[in-house]
Amino acid sequence: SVSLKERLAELIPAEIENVKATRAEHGKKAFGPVVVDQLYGGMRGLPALIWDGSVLDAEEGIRFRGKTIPECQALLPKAPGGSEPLPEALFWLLVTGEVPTQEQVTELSKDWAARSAIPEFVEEILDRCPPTLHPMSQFSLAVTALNHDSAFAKAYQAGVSKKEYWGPTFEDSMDLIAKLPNIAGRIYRNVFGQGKLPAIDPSKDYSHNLATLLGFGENHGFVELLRLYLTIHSDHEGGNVSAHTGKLVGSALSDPFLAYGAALNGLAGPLHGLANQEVLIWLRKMQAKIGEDASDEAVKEYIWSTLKAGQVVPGYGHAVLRKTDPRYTAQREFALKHLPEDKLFKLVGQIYNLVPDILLEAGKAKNPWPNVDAHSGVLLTYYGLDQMQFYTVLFGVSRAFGVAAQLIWDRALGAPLERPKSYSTAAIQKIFKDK
Ligand code: FAM
Repeated sequence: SVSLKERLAELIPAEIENVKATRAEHGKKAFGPVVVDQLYGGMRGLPALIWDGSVLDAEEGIRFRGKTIPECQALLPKAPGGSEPLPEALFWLLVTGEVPTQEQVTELSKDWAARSAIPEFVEEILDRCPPTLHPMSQFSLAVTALNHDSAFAKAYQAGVSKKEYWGPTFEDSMDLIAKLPNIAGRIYRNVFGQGKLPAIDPSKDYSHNLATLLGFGENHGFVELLRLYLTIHSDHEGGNVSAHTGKLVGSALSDPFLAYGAALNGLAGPLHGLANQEVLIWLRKMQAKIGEDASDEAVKEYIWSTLKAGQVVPGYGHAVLRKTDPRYTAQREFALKHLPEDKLFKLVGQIYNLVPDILLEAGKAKNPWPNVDAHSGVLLTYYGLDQMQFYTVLFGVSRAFGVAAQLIWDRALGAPLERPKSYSTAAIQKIFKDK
């Protein structure tokens, strides 16, 4: 079928059986020891969630349904004349585990274009936001407000059976993704004053339309960048702040708009998605202080001054990864192909040669290597999207793909309310008093 929903309906019964069988066989087995430090330490490494869409290996980085980023770049359908994968294809892969055909992807592009309009009252909410309100706050406001027309919320009120939850969740998830370009485009135009928002073209792919709404539709390089960008930012297994927030809030049967609004608020934090904005601000401050063609010595000194001021080097380190993020590498390769002589790109490369040794010498960060955010802003800036306060909104458009895919599967598999146990320090002391 060219319909994602029909394909999904075929896959769900077998997966329900698969989970049942896995639980019957392994459900009562212990899954490694938990140490007290994990309770205090942000739950690093704690096995706590199930998500089939993507898995993160500390050394190798992300795989989407078992496929690395280079494999996705090779295998997923592309736009005519394009060489980057279409994020529509990545979404199909995340949801079904299957590489879609060109036809299936085109159908998704059309479906999303048809669902893309946002209610007038949401436009008004955005138009009334002061331009000083951070784009991510505006983004989360608008996504939350889409709950006004939630198919899931409506079905729940009408008494839909648990077995049917996934259907309206699927509809909401598709609507959510489809409406993000109009929301993001409106925020961009309102805040940065780039004229009136054009219309979505139903014959174009999702990234091309988003580029058009931002004012870059004629720029082939930028459109290609968006295709890559939206593909690689979509999902990073289940435990990161935005993915986990979406899942957690969804577990209360809050609809996908409420769940994703919450996820966006997590993505807006500087240790998570806001890091792409922080990297550009940091690079610009560095250039202002030490000039555009600074020596390694001057750059090193600047990096040390950041650490000595008690700040983090944005774009470096990771809670799970222990090597260079393949999302960084994919963007570096894009830059080598499209902007090899760009000064800011060269600075990013220079920093890559210096930061890891400094972080190792400083001795705290468990991972001295760059993550996705160390590179993305430089590419956007090159094409003229140099308003760094907007960068995390683009991350948020992409991350919706992963969160939406999870929400659909959670409702299909009947995932329960999340409710882990918390302890007091006094309780910890008591438990281990004589041990
Ligand atoms: N610069 C300076 N110090 C760093 C650092 C960095 N880039 N990365 C880690 N550290 C410090 C960290 O602050 C902690 O210090 P304290 O012991 O004083 O609290 C120590 O090293 C141990 O931290 P860790 O175990 O290596 O890292 P965590 O798992 O706690 O945190 C990050 C992971 C990502 C929050 C952290 O590496 C960081 O703050 N990086 C900079 C911000 C950033 O780039 N975030 C984006 C992450 C990303 F890929 C994404 O979500 N989009």
